[in-house]
Amino acid sequence: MLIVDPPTNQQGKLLEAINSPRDLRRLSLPELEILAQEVRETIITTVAETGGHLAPSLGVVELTIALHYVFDTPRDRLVWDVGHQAYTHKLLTGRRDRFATLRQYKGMSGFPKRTESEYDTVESGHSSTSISYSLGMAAGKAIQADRGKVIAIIGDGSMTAGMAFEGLNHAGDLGKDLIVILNDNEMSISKNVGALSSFLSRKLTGKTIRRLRDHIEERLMALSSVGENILTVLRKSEESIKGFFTPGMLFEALKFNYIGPIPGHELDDLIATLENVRDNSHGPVLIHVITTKGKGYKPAETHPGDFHGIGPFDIATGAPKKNANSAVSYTKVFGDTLCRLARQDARLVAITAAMPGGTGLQSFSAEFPERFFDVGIAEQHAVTFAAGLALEGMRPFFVVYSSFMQRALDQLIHDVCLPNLPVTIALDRSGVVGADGPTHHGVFDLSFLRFIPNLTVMVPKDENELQQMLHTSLNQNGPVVLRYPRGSGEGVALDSSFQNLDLGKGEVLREGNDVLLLPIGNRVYPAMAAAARLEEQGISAAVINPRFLKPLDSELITTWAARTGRVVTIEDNSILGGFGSAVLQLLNQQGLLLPTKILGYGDSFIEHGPQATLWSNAGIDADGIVRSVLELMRE
Ligand SMILES: Cc1ncc(C[n+]2csc(CCOP(=O)(O)OP(=O)(O)O)c2C)c(N)n1
Repeated sequence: MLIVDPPTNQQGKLLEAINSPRDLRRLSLPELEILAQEVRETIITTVAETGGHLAPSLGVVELTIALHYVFDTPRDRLVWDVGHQAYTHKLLTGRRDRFATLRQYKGMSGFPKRTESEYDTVESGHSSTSISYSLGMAAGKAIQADRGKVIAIIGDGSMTAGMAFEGLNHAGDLGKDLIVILNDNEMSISKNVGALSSFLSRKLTGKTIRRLRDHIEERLMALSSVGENILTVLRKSEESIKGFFTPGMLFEALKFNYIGPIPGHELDDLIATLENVRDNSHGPVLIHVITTKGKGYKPAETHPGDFHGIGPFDIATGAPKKNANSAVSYTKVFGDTLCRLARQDARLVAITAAMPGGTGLQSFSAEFPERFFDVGIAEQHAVTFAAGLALEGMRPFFVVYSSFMQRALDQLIHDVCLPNLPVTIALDRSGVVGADGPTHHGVFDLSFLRFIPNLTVMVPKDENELQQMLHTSLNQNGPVVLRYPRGSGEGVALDSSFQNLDLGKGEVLREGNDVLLLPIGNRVYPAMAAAARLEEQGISAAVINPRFLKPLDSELITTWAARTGRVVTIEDNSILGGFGSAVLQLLNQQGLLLPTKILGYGDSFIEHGPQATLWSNAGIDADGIVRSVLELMRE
């Protein structure tokens, strides 16, 4: 076992007696330290089986214990930003017995969830919401004269988002009692980026300091009253200048009382600081805590990015357990294709919002460092930044998970589509994503993209079509969204040369007389499998791959709908306003009032679980499609 500090012989005993934070508050400091070890062991051994956000959770074990020890939770509110670091919080708040079900279907969520526990104050998953949530709670409490405390815990990565600054700015103005804990490990998923990040870590280089000192010296010289003594002191003052420009300045300017930086793995320091703030502080306060991502498990400390979110792994080596499906992922095909295209077209630039690894842009960033931008967790900015690049003749590709794109809808509409700029948004992780659950499922994009003028929406059926669409998007003169799912492709061969797809043209994959199957994207192969099974039952199903949600191939769809007389649409998306809605609207406009079934997700959030289970539950796998067609035939 590569756990840094060896477990004690009391292993398991203390944690087993913690059923709520009340039990924790009875422990002595040495006992709390042992408890921290037990918590770490439990997290590591569990996540090795279930997968999950290991490194973020290991980084806040002591901080979480200290928070529940000092504050009167759940009356005092802890608001975890992103919520991916809340495993210790879950273990200490009555969920120890269910911990082994973490991220499993019908098991415990990987994120805070209000229906799971009264200690979970908000639903989280998307970053940088904690300060706004907490400020709202603090304002609500103030109006009702409730003296409970509100504590937002936010990472330095999440602090890069505009929304975090909006919250800080408002908090400084309102002056309500609010505690913000900045969990600074210098990491987002990858190394944190941005000017704020270097400011926080106070890595002012010797050069910067010397420049600053020269500048101040010049100014002082201009004042005749300044004596030579002051200048001599100043010349020796590299360290004091460094000390003067502390991270606190920024927060103090926003009217926060700044405390720190304090070491985030020393329980005594943490408890003393938090008690002091609890008892003596008024107005907004920011406590800057320095932590180590992955603390206590050597592979995670050494490679925090790889262990940010990880599948099941071998504890002894840290190596991922083998995945049975060896087909290459959509993300990998995307990343490789973008590099190929960038070699041919110097206008191509790529943008990520703090997810170079997850979006497959790592090779691109290494090969084309000047054409690669990591903007931090700033999806809105990324879209408008891309628009700016396009205005100067570049061909920007912003690569982002579907669910995180939700917050940049206005930028897409107003800053990209209205001026009709050639920006491509690559939406990875569209459709259900599995164990991360409702905060991360990308099941709304077809609905929120359909209504935007000027936008082309491409949805590949497999990884080969993905690369051809990527190539095609580069030749468009307006905005494009390319939507593809999480996980492995269909295992098809990739064409060695690129070809342009005809805009708005679908393809007939199978002819048939009894029913038209209209699957989109990753539902095409299950629909083909369903059609083959239906044939065995004497039902002749046609299958069309529309390729484009927008423009929709109206002619092809109406021709085949009229020919077969029945239609079933299938999408890995909400049925409200999605692809099926578009087809229904089209048929209605053409006066084709045919028996139709729209398959996809209904009007509720979808829980976490394996993708295959969620597809099956929604009836959008091959079995479900066969069932729906048989029903339609019977009707
Ligand atoms: C809006 C949004 N964009 C991207 C993500 C993906 N994401 C999850 S955690 C994370 C990094 C967060 O870094 P930090 O806040 O420093 O926490 P740490 O993991 O380092 O503890 C990112 C980019 C997200 N959850 N929400």
